[in-house]
Amino acid sequence: MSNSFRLDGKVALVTGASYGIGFAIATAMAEAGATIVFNDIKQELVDKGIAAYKEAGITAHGYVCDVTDEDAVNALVAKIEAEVGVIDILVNNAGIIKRIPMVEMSAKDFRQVIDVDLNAPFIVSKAVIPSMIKKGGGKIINICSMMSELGRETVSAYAAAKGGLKMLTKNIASEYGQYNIQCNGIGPGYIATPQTAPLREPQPDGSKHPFDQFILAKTPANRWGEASDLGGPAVFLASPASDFVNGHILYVDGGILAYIGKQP
Ligand code: NAP
Ligand code: GCO
Repeated sequence: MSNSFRLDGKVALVTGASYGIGFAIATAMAEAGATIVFNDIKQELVDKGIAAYKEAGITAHGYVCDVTDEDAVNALVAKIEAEVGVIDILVNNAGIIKRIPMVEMSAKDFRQVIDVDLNAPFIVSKAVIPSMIKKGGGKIINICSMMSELGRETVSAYAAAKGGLKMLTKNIASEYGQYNIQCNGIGPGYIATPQTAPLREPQPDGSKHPFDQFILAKTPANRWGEASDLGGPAVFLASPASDFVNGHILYVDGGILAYIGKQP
């Protein structure tokens, strides 16, 4: 059974993985035997990422690519196939958030979030699926969110994108399951990364940020998640152990979605 969770001989592309959740997922996949490929928008971040992977004992392949640029993504996939190998595992991790009250949000800002968080997973998945079919199968993991299920103030674009990403996940599973491609999602809860740093900044008087206190009261685990909490679930969904799991969103949230919240 333990071999079912191994990724030896597999090539994994994790988008936006110089740091944060993507870096943690890629590191876990490397420890399970996968060859790691990642991209970021800036060469400086790719270089920093390569150094960070090296420090973790991982020889990662890093490329500059904006995942919203379809031509650039197609060129990236061709370059990876030529230089590393066919992509067996795709993790659509790259993402942004803009926290703005909806009526104050410009259509441009709304479109930018949809572009990165929803259109890009479509573009990258579309680019890798043909070779997965030729190879006899593959794994696609879309990084969804609590906001694939719930809304909250100021995150309208992000919630719309992540809700759409949940359904894109189910649709890829439906359309390509016949080719032995499994497409699933991971829905992280509130994870301590640069993306959520503004929600955790201590107050001037040294007290916890109100949102920090709010999330702790809503989380049965009574803590923020760490990016490393996502490694095991990602390895499971990338491995043969999940070959009959398709179209599923695995929430890794410490129990938030199950819990009404601690009485104030
Ligand atoms: P993060 O720290 O902000 O990292 C996001 C990564 O995506 C960065 O490396 C960023 O590169 C890259 N990226 C952004 N736009 C890109 C583009 N157009 N092309 C290529 N790379 C791009 O975020 P995170 O917290 O690790 O989150 C990773 C994923 O998990 C996101 O999809 C996020 O929505 C999701 N998520 C996060 C949480 C959480 O609580 N942190 C919870 C649920 C879901 P640059 O630095 O160059 O912009
Ligand atoms: C926010 C947070 C969340 C997390 C994550 C929760 O502003 O509410 O950024 O959106 O990033 O998506 O699952």
